Amino acid sequence: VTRRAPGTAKNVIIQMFGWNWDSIAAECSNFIGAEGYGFVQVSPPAEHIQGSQWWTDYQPVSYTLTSKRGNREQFQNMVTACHNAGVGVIADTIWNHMAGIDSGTGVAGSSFTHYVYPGIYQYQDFHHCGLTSGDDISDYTSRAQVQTCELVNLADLATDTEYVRGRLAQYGNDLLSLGVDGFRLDASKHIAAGDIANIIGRLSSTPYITQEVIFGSGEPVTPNEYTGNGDVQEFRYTSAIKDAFLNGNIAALQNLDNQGWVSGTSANVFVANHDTERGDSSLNINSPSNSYILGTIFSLAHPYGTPTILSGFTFTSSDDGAPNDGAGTCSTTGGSGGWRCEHRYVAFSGMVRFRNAAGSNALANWYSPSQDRIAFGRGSAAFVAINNNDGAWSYTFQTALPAGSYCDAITGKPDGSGGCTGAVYTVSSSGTFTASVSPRSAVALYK
Ligand code: LAG
Ligand code: CA
Repeated sequence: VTRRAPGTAKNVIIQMFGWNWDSIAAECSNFIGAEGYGFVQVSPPAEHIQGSQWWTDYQPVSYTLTSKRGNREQFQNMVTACHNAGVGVIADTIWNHMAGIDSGTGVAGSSFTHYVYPGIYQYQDFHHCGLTSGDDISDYTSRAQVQTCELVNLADLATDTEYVRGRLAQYGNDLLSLGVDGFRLDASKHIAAGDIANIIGRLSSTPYITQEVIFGSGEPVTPNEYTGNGDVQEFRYTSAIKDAFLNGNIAALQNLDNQGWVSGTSANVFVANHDTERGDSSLNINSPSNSYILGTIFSLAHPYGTPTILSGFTFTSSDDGAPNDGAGTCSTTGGSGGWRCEHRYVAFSGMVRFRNAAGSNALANWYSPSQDRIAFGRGSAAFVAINNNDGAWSYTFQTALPAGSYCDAITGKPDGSGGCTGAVYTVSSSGTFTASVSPRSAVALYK
């Protein structure tokens, strides 16, 4: 089955982490659509446990579409508003588990105990792996544990059974009926790839699918097993970006296909997601030397994978919930009120326009005089120079761009009357342009 992928045009996804439905609707209309982003990835929409932490959303208790982020009507309004702005909606979707706590009442009033969700699931609809104490996953070298024991005590759905498969597909189809364009399948590694294939085979349309399968060295469950279902989130990319930008060798990032990762056409990639920015497995906004910004510029410039940008919020404890009850707000080119709004950064939205212009053009005109400086084009449509060095990089770059005057996408955009809001560069009739790329910065041109 061919699942509809974001494709090469307009394919950048923003993970609107913690944003509620009303605020995403407004941001789609006010900014995201006009700037050329392709999709928003929204928090899990199903009813979940109560609590102030952000991660309550990852403990579903029913498939009622009421969560901290809003109700069904607000969800529907968001999908409509985003679609009207030309933006697709990807729902973070939890098929692996229900809640991990012993009992409680969800945010829409549904009562539950650990293995009983009245009217939905009962004891026999869960795996009780019997392989470890407390049935928790402890050994990631055991496929049986990873897929049939419990991830941090979360009640593990028996996704190998007819009833559970049917019920999960029913939830998926409900989201599709509201116009959802794709699913980010949470904890996919903990669901057998064949179980996911079976469930998506029951869907009424062919949404974009991206699966969270965190690569672990020596583990039996691998990202490649899942490519038949759709995209896979390639965490080796996330680690490689961190390594390259912190340790100096960004020139090693030239060829990302054919090194054992999933192919670029199956990869969904990011510099950070909501989990990694709370750990140390990726760069994050506080990483030194502008590395998070440069890593993101790279990910939007390079053709490998379908990129997701995290739009997050500030926190002091890694458990902190979203500010202002999830009502996201931004300033013109950044955050406000605790929201970071990375998607509004001039360099990021500029690189989204760059990527849309680059389309399916292959990497071209690669030039790297040292491990910390790279420059490359995308056919004759775009060209970027990234300087991950503390000194300025002055050079005359050879591009395949047509002669002309170009707005630098890192510092601005076309001003609507023939000029630029940021820096301007002139490409000669032989395709060269001269720039002094500032320390730990970049220059990006597109036509
Ligand atoms: C994911 N992908 O596989 C999400 O990206 C990740 O954010 C989720 O963990 C995880 N899988 C389950 O969906 C998050 C938090 C956990 C949190 C969990 C459930 O990172 O810290 O666990 O969501 O809310 C919390 C407590 C645990 C407890 C568990 C169950 O931190 O100590 O055992 O709840 O009660
Ligand atoms: Ca499982």
